[in-house]
Amino acid sequence: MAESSPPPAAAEYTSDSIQVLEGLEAVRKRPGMYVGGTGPNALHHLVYEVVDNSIDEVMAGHATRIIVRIGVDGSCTVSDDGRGMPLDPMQHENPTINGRPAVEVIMTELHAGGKFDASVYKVSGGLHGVGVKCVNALSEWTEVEIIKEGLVHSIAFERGVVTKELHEVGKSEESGTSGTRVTFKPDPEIFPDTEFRYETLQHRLRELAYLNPGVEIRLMDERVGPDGKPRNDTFHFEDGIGGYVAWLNRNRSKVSPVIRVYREDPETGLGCDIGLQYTDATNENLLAFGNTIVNPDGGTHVSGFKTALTRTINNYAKKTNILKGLTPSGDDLREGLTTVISVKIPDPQFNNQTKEKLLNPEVEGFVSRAVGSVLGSWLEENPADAKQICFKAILAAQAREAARKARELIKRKGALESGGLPSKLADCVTNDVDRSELFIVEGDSAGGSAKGGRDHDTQAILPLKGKILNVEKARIDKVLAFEEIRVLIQALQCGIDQEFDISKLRYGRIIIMTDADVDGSHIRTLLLTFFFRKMPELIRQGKIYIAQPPLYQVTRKKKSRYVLNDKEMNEELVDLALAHAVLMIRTPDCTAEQERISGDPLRRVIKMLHRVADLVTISQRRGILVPDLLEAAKDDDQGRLPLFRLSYPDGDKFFWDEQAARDYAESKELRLDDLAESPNQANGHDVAMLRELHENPELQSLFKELAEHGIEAADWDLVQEESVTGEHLATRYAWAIDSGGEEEIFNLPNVPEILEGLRAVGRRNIELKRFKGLGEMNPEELWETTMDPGTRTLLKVTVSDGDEANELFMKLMGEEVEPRRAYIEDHALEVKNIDI
Ligand code: 1YM
Repeated sequence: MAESSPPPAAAEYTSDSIQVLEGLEAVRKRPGMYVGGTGPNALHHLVYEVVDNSIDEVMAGHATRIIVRIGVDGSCTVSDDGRGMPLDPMQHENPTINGRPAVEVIMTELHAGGKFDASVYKVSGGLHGVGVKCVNALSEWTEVEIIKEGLVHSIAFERGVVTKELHEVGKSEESGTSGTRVTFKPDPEIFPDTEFRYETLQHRLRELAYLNPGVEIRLMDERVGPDGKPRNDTFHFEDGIGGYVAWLNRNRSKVSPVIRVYREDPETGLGCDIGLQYTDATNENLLAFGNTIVNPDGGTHVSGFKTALTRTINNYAKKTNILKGLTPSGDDLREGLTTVISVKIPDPQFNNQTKEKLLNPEVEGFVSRAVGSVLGSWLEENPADAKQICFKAILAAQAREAARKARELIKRKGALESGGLPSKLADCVTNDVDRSELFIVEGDSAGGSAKGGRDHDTQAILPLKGKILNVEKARIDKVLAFEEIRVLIQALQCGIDQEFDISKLRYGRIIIMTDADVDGSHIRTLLLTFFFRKMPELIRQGKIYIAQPPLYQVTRKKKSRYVLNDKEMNEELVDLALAHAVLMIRTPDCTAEQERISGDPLRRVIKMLHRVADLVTISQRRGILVPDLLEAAKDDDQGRLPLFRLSYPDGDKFFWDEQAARDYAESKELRLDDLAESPNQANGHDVAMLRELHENPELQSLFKELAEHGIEAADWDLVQEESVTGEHLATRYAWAIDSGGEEEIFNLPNVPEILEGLRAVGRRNIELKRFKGLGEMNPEELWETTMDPGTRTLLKVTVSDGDEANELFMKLMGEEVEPRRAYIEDHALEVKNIDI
């Protein structure tokens, strides 16, 4: 691509030049323009783009099932049972396209035009309408498999470029079917973090299944889950939006049934599907979608809904005189209301690339009329429910009035203190908001260190005493009565809730600095709950940060270094050890030295061992012993790993094709459950896992390379039997450590211990200090490690999915105990640094 020449004038653009300019290279150069960046949101959008293709195929009536699978190698596979992407050679006036298989063009040409232009055929909502081509361009590799008339065809790409032309690979296992399977591995050169989050995918796929009733979407995670088990979900809902509302309210007490508003206008092509239900919660929960794209900023569909709701209920109350002349506000009428609005528009207009707000003016009246007429009749037909809803609104109005009075009180109190600022705030000198930052610190002792260490000019310190109130559980008047919260509001000066005004905010950054222990993280969570509920705009605008005080101090030869977390500490230990240790490998009978590995080759071996150790651990947790598989691979003429396993009383037997396995099982009268590839069957994962390993050439080549270094697959399970032989040479592997001229031998019972042993070597000759809290650091240390803008690391708090965050805060900080208990149980194994 020509980079330096200026772009031609608009009139000179031909379709060819646009094509060259907007080739896949452009996507890699500016991922922001195409998938909205390179962060976690963009990463997960890759999956949604591919899923959208499948949804279109379901909506067109050709497919019923979509499977999304996250592989152990970090890849993602999306498959459907539709017609299969077209394969035929293209007939096209553009010679760069003409004659190439359709699938290749679909996967590579940004503007193939006509039927293949993403925007033309799409009904569902790809974020930027450029679809799978971008996924392909932004993936290290992509493979597309298409089944048509029982034959499997495959084409492969690397970073968007074809590496294996379209070719036939054989018969489909389930003959006679058709479908598409796209597997891609996000490119680490583009995405700093390429790890898919199960919960993020789970949330969006569930949402898609509700928005497209009848579709079955399965999610399978082959990686190891929080409880050591792989996870999977199947989403299939016949009742659409109504079911979604009921599901959102599953942990709340209901005040009304789900009310459903559905309307389609064949003339304009507009459609709306709305579900609403009252609960006894104090907040409002509203989700809005335009063509299945979530609109966090609402838009014309939301305003149409809100106007109609307020008008219709107030008209009803007036007519029946339930409220004796009182008129609750719209906010009062939506307290505790959960609403999902989904509209279909032929020509959607959004405010920006990320489609946060729907703009189509015709939608407002359409939604408003539909809600007005359906809700009006519903209130007439359900007078008892209608009465409940009206009374609830009056209670909300009274609580709002109490809160207003409480706020007035604060304002008056605030005015009594000097300059309206709390006395315990150690403010900074500058008035330049952008340069200034506020550290919220846990306790007076850390506050003292922070005050001593800070840059007075730009850094302000606010020490908070103990734990602040959990605002999730408290009504607003209680929140405002809580001293430490008042102090915080006064220090920030930007107000809360409806009175929030970001232009009054006194600091450019608000940094939460708590200890790296359980209390510290509780205080951090309470503060985040407060910001999320009372000043959400601060989070949206990226003003809230979390300080990262180091967890360790490593001292070696009188020189100290700070280390942030356990992962970094492990890397540090490996570096320290490798400076004076070499890996010694003995002959298979363990009697003599065979070779020594050191320097760069050793670093490479360590890296490989880490990777293999992960794969082996994951497999072993699922009862698959990788060394056994590799042993079995020796029986295959091409050295492939087996694909099926039959466990029977005498042991395991491996197979490379299904028929052979079935025949064998039948001859032995064994049950065939193990062969089922369904995620819902207990042993299905087994086969899925075998498939993953079978199709994972990386593992095999890693083992091959390790074997070249003398590290054998069979030794992964080798248990040292030192007590039997009594000899120190009973193991094949050892670290030989040079301790000042003399050599010391550190024997290793098995291969996995090579890594653990290395860390143990690293731990020698260093002094390791684990910080319990910020108070343990002196002002200089705190400045150097955590506060100095030149050297510190801060984590910015962002909400990638407001709705998911909302759920999570409710679950963890809310009234109901059961959902919290379940969440903590589910995630218990993820917690690593519990300070005991
Ligand atoms: C895992 C991703 O892409 N499925 C898929 C895609 C297409 C079709 C079927 C398809 C569509 C049509 C005709 C049609 C695509 N077709 C196109 C294009 N799953 C996945 N399944 N035949 C097959 O819309 O007329 C792009 S994608 F361009 F041909 F329309």
